[in-house]
Amino acid sequence: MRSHRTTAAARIDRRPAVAVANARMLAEVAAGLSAPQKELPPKYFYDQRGSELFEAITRLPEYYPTRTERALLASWMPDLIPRLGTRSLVELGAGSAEKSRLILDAMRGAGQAELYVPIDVSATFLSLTAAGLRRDYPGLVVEPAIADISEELCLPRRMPRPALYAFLGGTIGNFYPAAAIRLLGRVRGVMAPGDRFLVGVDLRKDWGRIEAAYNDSLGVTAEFNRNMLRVLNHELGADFDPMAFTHRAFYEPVLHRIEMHLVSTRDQQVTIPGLDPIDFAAGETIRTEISCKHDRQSVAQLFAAARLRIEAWRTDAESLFALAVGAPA
Ligand code: AVJ
Repeated sequence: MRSHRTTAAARIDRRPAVAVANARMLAEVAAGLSAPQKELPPKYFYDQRGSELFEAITRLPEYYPTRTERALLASWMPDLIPRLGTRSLVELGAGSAEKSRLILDAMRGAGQAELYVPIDVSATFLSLTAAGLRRDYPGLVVEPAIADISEELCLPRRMPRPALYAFLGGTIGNFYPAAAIRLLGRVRGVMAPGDRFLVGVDLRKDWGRIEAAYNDSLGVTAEFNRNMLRVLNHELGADFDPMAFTHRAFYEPVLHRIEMHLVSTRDQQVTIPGLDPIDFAAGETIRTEISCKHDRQSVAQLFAAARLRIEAWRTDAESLFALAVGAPA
């Protein structure tokens, strides 16, 4: 198994790959902005700056999910991982992989930290992360994959089993239920009998607490939200004025989800090369993210639709956040 993919050939090959990615992005943006409720996929928050803004969000006093999940992992993994016998960790949407270290530490403690496959859309974050892990975990093979998990799961041809597929942070909440089930189905499709799926979900609770997490007093989430327009300007040559849009986040109780929107402050027209001009009325919004909140039953339903069952479930004392282990049903 090779641990480095950056051969000269691979580097030359990136140009057409980038062109294809941008064509796909343009198509998605065109579809989203021509819908009655304008909408853009949340994966476009995460360029270098967007990833840094998200890291800043995770340190805000109002944003409880990250620190709650980290505490759950720290207390549970040293017990769970040896019982599962995990030899490979595949992480969907790895980001900075800070929490993955809690799983890798448990694998190392059990003497079986063999392979780590972080999958993310952000190439820069991924290569920084991989370099740090290779330094800190000698003997661990790190095979990062730049991929959009909403479309594909690319895995190394040979993986030491059992493997653990981890989808942390509550990011599954960004997917509409049908898309979440498709994603779980893709994971289920590559699972061997002893493999397990570990997912972090933000739990349904007092709305005020949830809304505060997406409306922080420093305005970091507002900057994170507007960053998507900067990404479109940079990647597609669009001419959004980020300051002509304001941040709005609210809890939608029937569908159990946070919605984040960007609100146009005035009538305006935006140009994206290759598309018809896009009109915004004052007060019109772009939905940039949904973040679905769960309970044990809603997770069991998603799992069942993908032929998984909840094998184990842990929450914190306040029932803010949960970790669920899924096994093939
Ligand atoms: C990274 C998707 C888990 O939904 O809470 C944070 C992203 N958006 N603040 C979430 C986010 C606004 C976050 N996830």
